[in-house]
Amino acid sequence: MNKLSRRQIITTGLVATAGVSGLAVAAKLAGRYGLIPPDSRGIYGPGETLTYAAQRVFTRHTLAREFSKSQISKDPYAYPVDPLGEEFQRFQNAGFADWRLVVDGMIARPASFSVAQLKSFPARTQITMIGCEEGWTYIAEWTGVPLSHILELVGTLPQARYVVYHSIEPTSWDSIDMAEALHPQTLVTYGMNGGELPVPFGGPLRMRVARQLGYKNVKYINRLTVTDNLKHFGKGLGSGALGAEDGYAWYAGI
Ligand SMILES: Nc1nc2c(c(=O)[nH]1)N[C@H]1C(S)=C(S)[C@@H](COP(=O)(O)O)O[C@H]1N2
Ligand SMILES: [Mo]
Repeated sequence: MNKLSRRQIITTGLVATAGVSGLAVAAKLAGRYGLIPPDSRGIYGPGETLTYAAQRVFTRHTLAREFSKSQISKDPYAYPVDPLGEEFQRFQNAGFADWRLVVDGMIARPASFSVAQLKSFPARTQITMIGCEEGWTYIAEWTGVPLSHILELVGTLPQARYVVYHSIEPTSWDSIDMAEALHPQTLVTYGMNGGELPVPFGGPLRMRVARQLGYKNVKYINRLTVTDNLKHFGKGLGSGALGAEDGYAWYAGI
């Protein structure tokens, strides 16, 4: 079954299951907690809002499961990406010494961090599972800087609601809400299984959103933008070709 047909079935199923009472619950929860996903209007409909609101209410503070070293997958699968091009090749040839993570948007102190700088910040190492919506998963140990630390350094303004993360692949971008951005397991990663983060897995820098599906975990990130509104990014759906613009849910909690 191709991605589109399966996705349509899932979306239809959710809306059908939500039913009339589900819609009322979703509206009530979403209203009470201010939990409206950016794509709630028309695109996915109330099924999606229900899932997002319910998960946000019940799981805002929960941790993704962490595993022991013996459970690390021996042969993790790197999902192939499109050729990264000459610009990336130049960065790679220079050992990513010139790679930067630019941070802009609704922050007090715009910044640009090298990989070495990020490595000098307090690190978190966690063994978690990553899963693609196509059905496969693996467990690995990731090391990185909690995104919350970066946001603290740059001084997120109080009205900020989302963090958009861009990669060297222009169409591969995504965003998360502040609850996810400040979650202790959300990391800007540069290490995997005790070594550098290999290029096929997103090196030099990858957003690791441990509580959401694989496609939210964008590889080769080079810019973070803090915002209160996702409408002016791409088609205004909150993520690019890997996510909402290809029909996937913006919120992909697992
Ligand atoms: N830049 C970039 N990031 C990406 C992708 C991509 O094509 N380009 N694919 C996504 C998808 S759909 C999944 S499931 C995961 C796969 O992660 P893995 O390669 O570690 O298995 O990466 C995500 N991050
Ligand atoms: Mo995926």
